[in-house]
Amino acid sequence: MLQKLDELFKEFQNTLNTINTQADVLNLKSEYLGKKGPISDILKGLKNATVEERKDLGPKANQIKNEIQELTVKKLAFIETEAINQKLASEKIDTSLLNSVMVHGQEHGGFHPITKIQQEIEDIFLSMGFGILDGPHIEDEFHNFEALNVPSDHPARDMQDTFWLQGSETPEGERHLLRTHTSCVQVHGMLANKPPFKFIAPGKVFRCERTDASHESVFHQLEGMLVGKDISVGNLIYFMKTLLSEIFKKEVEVRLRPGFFPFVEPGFELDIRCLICNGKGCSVCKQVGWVELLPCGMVHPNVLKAGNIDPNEWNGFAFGLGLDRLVMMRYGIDDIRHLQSGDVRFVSQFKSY
Ligand code: FA5
Repeated sequence: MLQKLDELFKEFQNTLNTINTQADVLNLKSEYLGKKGPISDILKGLKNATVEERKDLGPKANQIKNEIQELTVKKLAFIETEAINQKLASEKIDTSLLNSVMVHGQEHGGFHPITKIQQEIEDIFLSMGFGILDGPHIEDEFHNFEALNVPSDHPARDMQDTFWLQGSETPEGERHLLRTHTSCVQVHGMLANKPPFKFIAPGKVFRCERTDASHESVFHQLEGMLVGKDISVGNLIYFMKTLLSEIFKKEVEVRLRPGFFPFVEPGFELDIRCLICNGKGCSVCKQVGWVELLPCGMVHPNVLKAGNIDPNEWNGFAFGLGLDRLVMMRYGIDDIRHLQSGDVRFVSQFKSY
């Protein structure tokens, strides 16, 4: 019987070593120590044992019972600690990371001032119920020119020097280009929506032109279009002034003058008093004291027709804001070429704005 107890204990230990869940450990313990378990059986048989056998068997059975209990508690604790360690390892947060960045003097990045101003303007328009559209940088002649009332023989095509993509003609002979303005998104917007609607479309545009303090060949515009019923020039002008005061958060001096764009009639140039020189004259405003910023106008009926909209029923206005020049006015930047110079000393100045 004593030998049987030792064998049972060994068997228990071996099985305990192979199991890894607390439930299995508790089951094993009750299997060995339970009322119907092998150790209870042995203890129950004590009444038939001799006095000599009882002398050794009783204490031995109790000792093994205690050892099984102790091993069970230890194994349960081990399983619990393992689980906690595994969790800690998988959810580890490297708190030294931030410190090491600081220690080595590296700082956080920030948004480019054009991105910041674009996001700010998007928020203004979203609060006024406008949608935001995106359009492709590579366009066809239809979207960039024809649908905007600029047929191929129209002299207005020369107003925007175009990067044409060689070998991109369709079988019908239609050429492709890098969009020269965001106005092509007007066409996508009209074809995809039923009036009334209002949206803006910010993005990069490309022109094959010589750069100077206020001209880049890759720059950013923010197009806007509102189509509804009985929209007037008064609505347009009020809207443009409100927009500029929201952007500058102060009264800025603007002037409105007639402007020619084939896709609007009447069309206007909205200039802002140059904030670099306060109107005295500088290289940004070409010594005239005013900067062209926000051309706009009432959408031409031919443009509405190209967008499948009946001009007898609907009308509206459109505008094309020059984002780079807006950033220059806002922060007093005296040369547009700084904006895309990639110079960290320049862009890092805007992190805290
Ligand atoms: C246009 O591109 C028209 N599509 C805008 C428009 C839309 C008019 C809807 C009417 C209705 P323009 O070529 O003037 O217009 O450019 C618009 C603005 O983009 C300018 O006022 C100016 O702020 C900016 N801009 C134009 N050319 C450059 C350039 N080379 N570098 C930086 N900004 C420029």
